[in-house]
Amino acid sequence: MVGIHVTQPLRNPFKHESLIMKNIKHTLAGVAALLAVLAVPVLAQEIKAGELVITQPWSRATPGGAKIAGGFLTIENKGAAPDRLVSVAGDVAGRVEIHEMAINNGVMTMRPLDKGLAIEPGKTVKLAPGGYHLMLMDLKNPLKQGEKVPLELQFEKAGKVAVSLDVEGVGAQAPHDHSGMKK
Ligand SMILES: [Cu+2]
Repeated sequence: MVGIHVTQPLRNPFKHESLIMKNIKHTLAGVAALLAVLAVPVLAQEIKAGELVITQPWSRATPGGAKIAGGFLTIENKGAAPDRLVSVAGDVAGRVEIHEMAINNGVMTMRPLDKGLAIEPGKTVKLAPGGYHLMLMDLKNPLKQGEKVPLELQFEKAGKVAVSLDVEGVGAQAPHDHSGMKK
């Protein structure tokens, strides 16, 4: 009698539990998806300077002892006239150069843009790994994941614009790579 009483009532609650767990998991997945969608506009920096809109400034953590780091961001020119990123400065680096990647005799190399980077009207210029980028030279201290690195951009028309690079992991190929949304 006791044995039956114990096993019978146990089965049903168990079934119930797995159903409830499924529902909870389903709800959590929904909440996570919703949060991921909501998180984008909250996390993404958008800096307006005159006709320019600068988004997602980021960098990568530097492996031990490295003295250089890349800086990446997106610049949109909403105006009718061209502008130009002429120089960049920041306390973290001895100097900051504006670089482009180019193929020379089949070898990918980078070179500084002496006249800066043109931002044509109506265009969006993306500085990203493998393309245009900022080069932080003579780093005074290593960049650590999760840090923010303040920089000052100097535009021909928009003037000085303060941004702060979000430092991602060493191998990051894109900002907010840790969110898992890129995979
Ligand atoms: Cu470079």
